[in-house]
Amino acid sequence: MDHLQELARLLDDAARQATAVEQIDPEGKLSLEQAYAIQAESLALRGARGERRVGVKMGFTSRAKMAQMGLSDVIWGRLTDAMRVEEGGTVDAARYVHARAEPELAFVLGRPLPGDASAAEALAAVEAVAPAIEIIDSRYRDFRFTLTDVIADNASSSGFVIGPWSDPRGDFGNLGLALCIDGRPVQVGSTAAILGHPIRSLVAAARLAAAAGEPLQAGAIVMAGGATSAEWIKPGQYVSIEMERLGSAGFSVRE
Ligand code: OOG
Ligand code: MG
Repeated sequence: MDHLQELARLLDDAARQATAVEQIDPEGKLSLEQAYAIQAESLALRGARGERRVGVKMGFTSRAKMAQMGLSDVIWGRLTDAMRVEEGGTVDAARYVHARAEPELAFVLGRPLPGDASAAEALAAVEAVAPAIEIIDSRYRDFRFTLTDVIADNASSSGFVIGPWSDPRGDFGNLGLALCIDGRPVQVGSTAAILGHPIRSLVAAARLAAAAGEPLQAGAIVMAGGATSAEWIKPGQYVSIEMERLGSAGFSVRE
């Protein structure tokens, strides 16, 4: 097994056992290509267990997230069916190392999107948009990582919840939103925080996925990235997003 595969297995084991590991690249010696190769290898391990790819997630697409984590490059990760949490469903805190939730916007594509798509082409390929929450769970101790660490760790992605789908032709570029815990807003923001307009995140997703040889297909889900900082989630809580016009989505964390 080569070194990158070993690191992929380390991160995959950490995710499965919900146990934190040390950073794999604290000094940032890996290249971005190597970090994404580790991510792809770890996803291949999930694939070998029967998990199916359903889309991609974008990371660090808002200043709030960049500031919270101290990194400023847009990154992406891969979503599988096993990561999806049913809207209104329940998750088990024991499944995570130290999970956080963040309010996002999700896209589902009605047709494939090439890597060089413009914003107008990306918009035309969107079948629907929805309020969504991403559950991030860095596998690294203390949720601390370098850019290459977090890329290798599938951009901390661990779960996602999607609310009702809406027609994308209504403007979704500046919708007010709140991340709520037990009905109380703990983070407030706007979809405009996502690269100025979330469609830019989709354009970037199309470019990055195509460059990796995995162009976005019809039916793909794209999580646009956190619009605010992420919040820790704890057993017994109900975590939800309320989005202007598009509605809400949420999940409970089992006691
Ligand atoms: C990395 C993932 C960032 C987002 O929406 O910006 C991300 C992390 O914060 O652990 O998912
Ligand atoms: Mg996110």
